[in-house]
Order: sequence, then C-alpha cells, then structure tokens
Amino acid sequence: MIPGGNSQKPWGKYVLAMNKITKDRYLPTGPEVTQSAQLYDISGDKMELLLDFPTVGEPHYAAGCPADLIKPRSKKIFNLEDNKHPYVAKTEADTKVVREGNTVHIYMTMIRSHFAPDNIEGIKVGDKVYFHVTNLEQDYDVPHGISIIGANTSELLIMPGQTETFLWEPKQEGVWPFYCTDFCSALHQEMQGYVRVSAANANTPLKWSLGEDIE
Ligand SMILES: [Cu+2]
Repeated sequence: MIPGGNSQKPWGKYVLAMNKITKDRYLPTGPEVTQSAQLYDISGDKMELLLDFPTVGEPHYAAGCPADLIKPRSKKIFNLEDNKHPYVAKTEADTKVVREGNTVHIYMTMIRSHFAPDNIEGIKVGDKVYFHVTNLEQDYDVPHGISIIGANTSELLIMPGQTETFLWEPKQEGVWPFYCTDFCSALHQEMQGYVRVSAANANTPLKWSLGEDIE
C-alpha cells in the first residue's frame, strides 16, 4: 500500500507491506497467529525499513494519506448543548419512558458508568420499543455502547454528546439485560440495566428508575 495509491497523486515516500502469511514469526498467543506489516521509506535508492509490527487477520488492502488531510475535517467533539435530536435527554432528570399505543419511547442517558434509567418495566410482547440513548460525556474519547438481545443492531457505539436511536421488538416475556459494549472505565462491567417484558395482554404499568428496585 502506497499512501494515496488509489488517488491520482500518490505520496510516493512510503510503502506499507501487509504480509498475508507470516510463518514462525510470532508466538501463538490466541486463536490465530498474527501476521506482520512493514513500513518502508522508499524515497531513496534503497528501501529503508522504518517499522515492523504485528497486524491482525489476513490483510488485503488499505488506504493511507497524510494526517493533515483528515485532521482538519474530523469532528472531535459533539457539544451536548447543540444536540438537536428530537428525543435527546440532556440530563438524567430528563430521562423518561413514554407509551403511545404499542410504541414505547425510552429517553435514556449513559455516562461513566451507568445508564439512566437502568430498570424498566411495563414493556409488553409486541411493543415497538425505541431506545433513544444520549451519551452525556463531554470528554471526546469516551464513547459508550449499548446492546440488548433481539435488537436489529448488534451494538451501537454512541459518541460523547450524541443521541442514537435503535428499535427493539421484544418477542418473549422475561427480564432482558442491556449493557455497555465499549470499555469505558473500571466500572464498565457494571454498566448495565434490565427491561422486564410482560405478556401482550398484561396490565403491568410502565415504571422506570435508576439504581433502585421497582416495587
Ligand atoms: Cu460504558
């Protein structure tokens, strides 16, 4: 791979070798032995090896370019104040669960290291449950993720200050855990909550809380 190699003006100073097979090179520390990659300076008469490092999988191709092409176009932080998502919850006090017929909207927040609410009941089989999840963090490098069995997204990564929505249609009664999918602090493992799903014809009232038992 030459940086810019798939553009009309490649930067011909470097080449990255992505080696599809690496034999007898690295210790077998996992299900697959890592492959190797090598970064060379090709600007002189002789290729000069700058960096030799393990890489994963079976590399096929990559694209590279100078950092200043990407950096000025990158958005580093989403200000919570500017969040215009129609279902945003900007504080934990704004979190709520609202039923409209068979549709339920959960206004949820995430911050190190809990969800609010983290205990919900009164959802029924057959409901269309929209999770609108806002990451309250304002440190740019602390995303959180969310996942729940049966959602059409295997997991959703939400950047600080952003709100993302996913649909969950529970098919079965029971207590369903949801949890953070991105390692976010020493308490990441505890960043989880539960939704209790009742039968389609149940009269279980909608209730939600943070860190307490629902009576
Ligand atoms: Cu988290």
